[in-house]
Amino acid sequence: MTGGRFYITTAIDYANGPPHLGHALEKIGADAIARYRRLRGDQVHFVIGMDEHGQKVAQTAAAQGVSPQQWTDGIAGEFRVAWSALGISYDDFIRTTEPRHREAVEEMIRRMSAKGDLYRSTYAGHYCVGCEAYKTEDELVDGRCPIHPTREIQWMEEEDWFFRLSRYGPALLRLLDERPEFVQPESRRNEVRRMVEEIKDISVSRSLLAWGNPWPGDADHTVYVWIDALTNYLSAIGFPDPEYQAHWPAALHVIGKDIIRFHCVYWPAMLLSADLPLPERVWAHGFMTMGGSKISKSSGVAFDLGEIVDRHGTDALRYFLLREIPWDGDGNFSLERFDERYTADLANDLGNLASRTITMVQKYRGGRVPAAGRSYLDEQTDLCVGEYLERMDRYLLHEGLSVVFGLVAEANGFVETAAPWKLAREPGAPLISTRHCAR
Ligand code: ME8
Repeated sequence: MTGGRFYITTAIDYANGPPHLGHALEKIGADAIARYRRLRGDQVHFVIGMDEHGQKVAQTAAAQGVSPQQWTDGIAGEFRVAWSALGISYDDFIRTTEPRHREAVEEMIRRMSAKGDLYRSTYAGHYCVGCEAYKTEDELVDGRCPIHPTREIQWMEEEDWFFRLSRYGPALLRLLDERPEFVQPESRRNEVRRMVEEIKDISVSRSLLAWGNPWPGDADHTVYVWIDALTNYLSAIGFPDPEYQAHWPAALHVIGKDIIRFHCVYWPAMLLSADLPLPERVWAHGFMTMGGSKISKSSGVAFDLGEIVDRHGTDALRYFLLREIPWDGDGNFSLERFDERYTADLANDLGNLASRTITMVQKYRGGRVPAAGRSYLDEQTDLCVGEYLERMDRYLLHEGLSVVFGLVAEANGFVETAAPWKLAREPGAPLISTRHCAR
């Protein structure tokens, strides 16, 4: 469970606009896991990055009157500034416009082609530029994508390269049966199973879109942006150079629930086709909402990330998001709630504990921490640490933090009951606390 290699990735964000709080939640959660695994003794390799090809990015750059490359260079810079302001401890930042990435994509296509899994056919159907994905009639609500209701759905008809995805249906069903922990949290497994049961071949090239990695051996096509993007998990660790084996297979891909099909169906099928081992786990977190709507670039439900960081500082924002938004479900963000938790949890509970402890050490012990025997509080601490490890090993980050703050409450209660200021006058009095580690 500990002391091994731990390659952890997040989704690479579309370079069609600046980072928002939803992106921040994902990066902060993955960062908390990366930091936790490092403390557990693992050799962690933590990769994040940018998804820079595709129609959505090309359209945004055109609307801004700059080349896609100029545009993505600027946006990638903005994301990096945001991640450093949020203390994201990543080891590498991959961009899909880098030469190292292009090489990996070409090798994936070559391998899939050598398997006989790529063929030419005609695609005719709906396309959501927001998802960068083809949509069936029944995935649309009133002719619109439910995830990107402000975008028009496009009708597309083109001669493309197709991936024989359906060939991998049986292997994917076996994967779900034999390694159910592949899809986490558990509540998402049935959704993936249904997707696999309805599996069909997919178009994996675009003939009318120039902004993409060129299709190896067919200059008229570019690689479909999802095939391109998913390969980042390999290109970032040096694939196809054998050095990638130092990290692969990934221990954990952290992604949002909207892109589970790509990570739990397309990606394992691509890897099987390329004769590569599968990642150990995919964790699909939920959405952060504001006033009931998903925070996103296109919905307009967003605000300046820098301003939110400045409100109470980096650590406070990290604490708030990890505590407030369940890592295995959806959660709402509001400034009022942020202020409330900042005051109640951080300033009052944690802040008071720290300040009264330091004050007492100064006042009663001349500023030196005295040697102490084992107290009731040590027992509670052991209990909480056990619970904390159990929650964190299952990636239940919000529960892990709740256990920690249970201990903070316990410690405050202990100080009140034990009343050290009295003990300072009557050294023999017994220490009793009736509080319990909160769950
Ligand atoms: O999907 N709450 O990029 P993206 C929580 N480029 N998570 C959110 C969110 C919200 N309100 N909004 C977005 C892409 N996310 C692709 C990924 S990976 C090979 C390619 C999450 O910029 C979203 O679920 O639309 C995804 O995991 C990540 O942010 C990037 O979203």
